[in-house]
Amino acid sequence: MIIDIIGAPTAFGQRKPGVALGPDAVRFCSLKEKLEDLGHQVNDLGNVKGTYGVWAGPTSVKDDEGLINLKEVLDFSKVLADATDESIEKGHFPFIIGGDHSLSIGSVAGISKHYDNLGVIWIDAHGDINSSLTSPSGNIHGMPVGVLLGEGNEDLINVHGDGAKIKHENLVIVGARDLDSGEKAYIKKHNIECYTMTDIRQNKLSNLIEKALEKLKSCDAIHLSLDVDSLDPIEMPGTGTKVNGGLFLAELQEALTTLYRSGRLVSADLVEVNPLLDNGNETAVKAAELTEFIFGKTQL
Ligand code: 5AB
Ligand code: MN
Ligand code: MN
Ligand code: MN
Repeated sequence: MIIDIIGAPTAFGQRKPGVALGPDAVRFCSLKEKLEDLGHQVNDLGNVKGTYGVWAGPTSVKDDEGLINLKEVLDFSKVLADATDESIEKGHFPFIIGGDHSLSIGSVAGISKHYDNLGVIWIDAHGDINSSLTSPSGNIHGMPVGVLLGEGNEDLINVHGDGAKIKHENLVIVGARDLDSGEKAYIKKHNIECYTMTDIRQNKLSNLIEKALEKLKSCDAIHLSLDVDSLDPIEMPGTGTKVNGGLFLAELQEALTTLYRSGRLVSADLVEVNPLLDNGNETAVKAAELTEFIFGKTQL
């Protein structure tokens, strides 16, 4: 396939410096060469640039709605949506490297334009399904799933086309172990498919990915959004919102192999790598290696 690497160095969705360095850190781990070795054609499109740079400082100024850095997140989302839209238009596979998870508001908005029923597999310790009404923090990186489902701030919802970008029944959350009370209530109310770490320990991750693919069988394409905090902090120390009891690298590699073999993935985000919180460059190196499994690396 033809892969477009799109760096999305935004940090406006949260308050810790460093996550905007994620795209370059992962890139510097020979990412392009690794993907070419798997037989793909790879275009590195560089980093997307918004109007406001990449970092507003550790602001905690909330607007009336309780959102932090709304105008910056909105601006970045629009620019990124244009980039992913264009990539899909060309028949390429956009691979977006973050940056904090608010970037998925833009990446998915651009991609979803091309499909009637885009499925999304959201691998994360968190649900990211807050809105300004339920968010305990005001950080927009905890809200992209909510926004994509049409909840919360209207301007965010209407980025790159009016209204919700995905349907509740076309979403599967995987790896959850730190859901806020409002998120739990929302997931139950809308009957959203959500595999917690308890489910994963009882059933095996790759089997649950098979189940997710079955659940999404009527979708015309699938987008993967992979937050590195889904992995255990022992595996991925360089990320801003660590939660113990997470995935191990080996089981996620296996699950990504299952996803790749399905042939249904059209796009992916890899987010929340923060080199300033890393142990040396461990997280960036492992993120680049994990990416190989998204694109078909096998152990034999
Ligand atoms: B991440 C929290 N639920 O809304 C919130 O890293 C954490 O993109 C969000 O998954 C974590 O602030 C967002 C407490
Ligand atoms: Mn996330
Ligand atoms: Mn997370
Ligand atoms: Mn995080």
